[in-house]
Amino acid sequence: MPIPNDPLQPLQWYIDRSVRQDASVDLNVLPVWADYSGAGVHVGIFDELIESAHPDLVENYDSSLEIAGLTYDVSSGNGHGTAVAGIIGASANGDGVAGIAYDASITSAPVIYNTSVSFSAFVTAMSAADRFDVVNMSFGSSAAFDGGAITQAQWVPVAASYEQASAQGRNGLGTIFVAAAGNYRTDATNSGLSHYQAERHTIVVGAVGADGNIASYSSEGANLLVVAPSSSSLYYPDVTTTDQTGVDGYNSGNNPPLDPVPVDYTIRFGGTSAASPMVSGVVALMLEANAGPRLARRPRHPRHLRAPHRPGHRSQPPLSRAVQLAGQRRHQHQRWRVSLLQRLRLRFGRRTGRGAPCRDMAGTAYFGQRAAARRFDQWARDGIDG
Ligand SMILES: [Ca+2]
Ligand SMILES: [Ca+2]
Repeated sequence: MPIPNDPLQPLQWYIDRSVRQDASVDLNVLPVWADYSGAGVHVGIFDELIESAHPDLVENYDSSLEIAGLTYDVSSGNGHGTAVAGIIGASANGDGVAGIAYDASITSAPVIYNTSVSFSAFVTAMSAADRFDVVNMSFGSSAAFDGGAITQAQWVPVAASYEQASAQGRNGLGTIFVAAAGNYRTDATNSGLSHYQAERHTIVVGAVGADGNIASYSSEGANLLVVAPSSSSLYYPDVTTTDQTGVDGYNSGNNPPLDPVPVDYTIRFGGTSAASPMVSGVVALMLEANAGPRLARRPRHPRHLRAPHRPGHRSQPPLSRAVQLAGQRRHQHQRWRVSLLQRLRLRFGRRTGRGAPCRDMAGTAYFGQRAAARRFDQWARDGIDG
């Protein structure tokens, strides 16, 4: 299929780093786009309400999967959901930007209203999560243990929804949950200390800047699986995506030097909120290429995605092994999938060191995942080559 050439793609360095001199990382999806675009994959975006009529989103927006009981109120957003949506699924229509999975269908599940997560809305959204192939969650808590706002008893039905979607979604292969790690690296919290990010069915995504270094804000935690491109700093967001149309959203048109693109777009999105949909978009491509893999359930992750190969250990690349474990045969599509995730993984591994992610198991144990905690402890003790 033809490679998209939407006019703002030269600003989407996360898709093709060659468009930007100081960028050393991208998602390496250009070779993939020759064959895959996310067609047939349904992505639920748990966020603010998406502006579904946006000219670059309307074509891919699937209102039939909207969730009864949520408030689809156009006045409740400030641009966050619309920006997330564009990274995943903006159309390759010769206008604006192209999403990573530019033929995937996207559906809004509004759980953030006026910048605050509504836990009751989240519970409702989760109860219907199994209708999506991929769910993106670019939100979390700024306080440890969610500031006490979510009790263990309240989480029980949510945990059941995760379990149900992971078992029943995608016709029994499992809905893939992807969540932002958080932007609280310098705060007295940790990504593993939030219910949303500690949930074991979730792929938790940290952020690296265009230079490949860990972003200054990206939260630490044992629960992190991968990192993906975003802004280096919260003060200089530089992810180009869709924006609420007209004066709404991040780009009101009042500051062309700061945001020199049409008002329906912005170059000023960032944080792990932008990194998470990068992975959701990639997952959508993966699922189109091969509908088989089970990607979720954290206890498998460290073994699959451990730090770079060490001399003297198995020569088999861990991602290849992961693919085998997922029950797939090696085939022509494996190479890009492996290289893409390895790129992300290696960044994470290099920057944090393999011992670091094992420090925070108290948080995971707190959420009743003692078995996972034991496995992490074992990996910490014995090495995850096992
Ligand atoms: Ca477009
Ligand atoms: Ca705007």
